[in-house]
Formats: sequence, structure tokens, C-alpha cells
Amino acid sequence: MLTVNLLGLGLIAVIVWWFWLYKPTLVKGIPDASEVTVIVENGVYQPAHISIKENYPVRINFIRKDESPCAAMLLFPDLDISAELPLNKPFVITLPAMKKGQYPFHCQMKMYTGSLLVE
Ligand SMILES: [Cu+2]
Repeated sequence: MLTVNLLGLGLIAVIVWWFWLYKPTLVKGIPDASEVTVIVENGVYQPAHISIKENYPVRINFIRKDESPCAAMLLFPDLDISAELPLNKPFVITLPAMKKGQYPFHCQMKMYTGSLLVE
């Protein structure tokens, strides 16, 4: 009888842990998100083409190493995002879960161009 009770308690503990405490996170604070780092340098985004899964939010850390002011501006025209990237500091863009498609991004004068492929 005691063994059965202990088993039951153990089972409850596992259930509590699994449903309330265990959070499968790839990115701290954002469950089921993925994270990509993009370096802005020498006229190119590295990587310039990012592919992510449909319906998953994603965090993109942009690190701008190019001093030219033009590199500072980052635009995702289809997503209504524009940001100014600080120099040599990561700047995080958090994108919501998105539908399949191709979402270009570029700097103000399109010297830097890249695309986000959601598939
Ligand atoms: Cu530019």
C-alpha cells in the first residue's frame, strides 16, 4: 500500500514538473523560438539568408561592425520594422510567429540586403 502511494506521489511530481516546470526553450524567455546572429560588416549581412520554420517566433541578434551610418538602418519593409543598429553591440529583433513566405530586409539604401525565408 505504501509503495503504491509513493508511486502515485512520484507520478504526480513528474506530471507537475512536465507541465508546469519544464519549459523546452531554445531561447531564454521565449518558448519554441529560435535564435540567429547576423553580423553586419563589409557590405554584407552574414548570413544574408535566414530560413526559419513557419509559426515559430525568432530572435535575430544583429551585430553591426560597419561604422558607416548607412549600415545602421535596418528595415523589414513587409513587417513594418525599422531599427537603428548600435555599433558593435548586439541588437535583438524579435519577430512573431509568421506564415510561410519570403521577407526581405535591408539597410536604408539597400547596400546591405538579406532575406528571411519562412518555410
Ligand atoms: Cu546602406
